[in-house]
Amino acid sequence: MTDWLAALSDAGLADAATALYRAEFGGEPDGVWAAPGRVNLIGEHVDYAGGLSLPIALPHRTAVAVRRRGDGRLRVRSGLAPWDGAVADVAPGNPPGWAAYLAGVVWAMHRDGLLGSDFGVDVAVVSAVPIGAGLSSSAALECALAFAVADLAGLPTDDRGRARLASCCVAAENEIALAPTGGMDQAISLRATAGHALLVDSADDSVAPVPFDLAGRGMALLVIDTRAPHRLVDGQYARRRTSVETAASSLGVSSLRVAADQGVDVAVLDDPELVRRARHVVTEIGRVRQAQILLASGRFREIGPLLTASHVSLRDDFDVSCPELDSAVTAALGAGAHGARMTGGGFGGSAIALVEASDVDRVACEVSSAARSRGLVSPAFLCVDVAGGPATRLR
Ligand code: GAF
Repeated sequence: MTDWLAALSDAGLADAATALYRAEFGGEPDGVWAAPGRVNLIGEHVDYAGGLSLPIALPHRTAVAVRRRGDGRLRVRSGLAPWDGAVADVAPGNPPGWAAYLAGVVWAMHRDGLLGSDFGVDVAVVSAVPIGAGLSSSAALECALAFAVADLAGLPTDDRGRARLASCCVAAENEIALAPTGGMDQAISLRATAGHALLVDSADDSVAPVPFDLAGRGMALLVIDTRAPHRLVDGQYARRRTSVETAASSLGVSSLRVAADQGVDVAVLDDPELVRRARHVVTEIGRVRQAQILLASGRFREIGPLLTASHVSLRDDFDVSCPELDSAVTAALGAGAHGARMTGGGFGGSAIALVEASDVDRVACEVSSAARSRGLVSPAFLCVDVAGGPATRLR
């Protein structure tokens, strides 16, 4: 049987978060806000190289029911370990675990002078974004709370305001949760346009919506959560980032984005591993440009081969795939997907397959049976036919 992960409705999410808030804290929250997880269509492991990515927001979101406090304290609750503390206690590695993503956001907003020193919050979290699936559950958590706090504090929430919030979320992730990630996930979660992919340019922090009306074209994106655990704080992600920075400095450019734009030949690098890492980044940026042009002219099916080429590059040059992701991609392509690739940081997590809407169930079945026949854990699936919207207030 195929295991489908449903997105919750606005009312379902808001009711669940409010119920948890009442049970944990008593009384009523000031409101409920939500932010989406994401899948990246293409442009992987390029955001920290100043590159281009093309993510979409998932309809699956994380909701926070929040009440403002006036004593600079934080209390956070979900199904996971609770945490209580003061904003002044928040520091690298403290709190540990999931609470870092929430406490770190309020800490960063304080540090950036966006909040008065007495600003604190009680927060109850409910999420439809699977955790550890490479679908940006941590960014959804950060962005839902950042948006809630901005709303409660009367901060601007136009695109410029959202970009500022996104940078606080990245600071929380890098400096408190100690995950050295780039900014793509926070950009899409806070700055998405519903029904569109978002071209995220990490060189200047600009974003531009790109048409991605799958349902209107009889297509869908099948998201395959391989259930192979994915972690960005175990050192592998950081090593890739360091390689990319080393390659840029050895080539005498400020970033591999500059190398891509200037057509620098990365094969001149001495170390063959660095050549492969750098080749992935510069070729991936080129694939994003091609995908953007195809989508802008409505040629959606034609991005399929670019998705598959991205997977091959991530697998062979960047070494961030794993048997579960490779099995999902191979099986989806064998079942007739236009293209398929791992999505997100890799080392486990999720893959995507671009398919005809009428093929969704069949492709999912074939991906599941391929996993079974290789002795791998059975995947779960999400089906996306309309890209979701950005962080918003639900109630
Ligand atoms: C993770 C990171 F959080 C992103 O910043 C990005 O680097 C991605 O991996 C790979 O493209 O999601």
